[in-house]
Amino acid sequence: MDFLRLDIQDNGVGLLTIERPEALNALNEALLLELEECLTEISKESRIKVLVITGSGRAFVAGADIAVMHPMGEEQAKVFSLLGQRTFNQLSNLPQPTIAAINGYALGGGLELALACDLRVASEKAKLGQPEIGLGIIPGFGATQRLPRLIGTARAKELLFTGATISAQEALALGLVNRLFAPDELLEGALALAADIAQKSAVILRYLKTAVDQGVATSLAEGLAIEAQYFGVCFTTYDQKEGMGAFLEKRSPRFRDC
Ligand code: DAK
Repeated sequence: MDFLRLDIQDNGVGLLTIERPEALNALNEALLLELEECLTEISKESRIKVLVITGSGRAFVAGADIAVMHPMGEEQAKVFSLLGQRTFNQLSNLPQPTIAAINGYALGGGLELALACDLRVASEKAKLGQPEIGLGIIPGFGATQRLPRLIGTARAKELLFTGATISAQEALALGLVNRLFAPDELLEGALALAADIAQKSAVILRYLKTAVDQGVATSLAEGLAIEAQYFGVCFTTYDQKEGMGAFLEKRSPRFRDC
């Protein structure tokens, strides 16, 4: 892979690093195609129970590649847009829980990449924002939809209308990121959080993620029906019998890798 590095640890944690530091990891077509291919592999990779995504160098991802987009005509922009949307949906729909470890700039498409993850942790020095308004475009990789769902409509509109770059501390206060770490402790912290989650039942994590994601896209009543459905499905699994059995036998559960 030219722009990505995937390390798989023995504890079920995968670390995907975006490596185009000379352009602050800006997303061009080749990088997006590679990411699409890599995510397809990860979705089938049973050794990865939780995925952490980070950037190399001083940026997480500074956005879609402006130099590539600048000369585009309508048709090219549409193709680029569809590629990005497909890739980000694929990330969002991965069966495994995902954590963005935001090590620096997460701007435009970079913040949208983080928004497509389940959780976000950041360096205390990270900078986040959706600066598209200043470039004469609107975000195209999901921010107009995922950002208001995460932090509320008015707060999202403020970020989108102003294009402001905010600090990691402001992002934490907005609920845009879950936790902050000192810069040199970010990766360790993100990997520890991932390792903690990876100890849980992979199959039940998958049901949990699906129930939450399907539920927030619908009404409370329909969401509760989705919860009841997946609650029932849990009782068809080995891990439900093991988890409850372990409690009754006063021992730690030994969940299956699945
Ligand atoms: N694209 C291309 N190159 C970039 C880049 C980007 N987004 N961000 C940084 N670079 C490159 C710089 O050009 C520079 O390259 P050289 O000059 O060294 O060759 C190198 O990375 C280092 O950047 P700087 O020299 O600018 O570094 P500074 O520390 O001075 O500034 C910065 C860091 C992050 C504040 C600055 O680089 C910056 O403002 N970058 C642009 C951030 C930005 O505006 N991002 C949003 C991009 S727009 C859509 C789909 C997607 C999108 C829209 C629509 N459709 C589906 C419709 C997404 C749009 C975006 O993401």
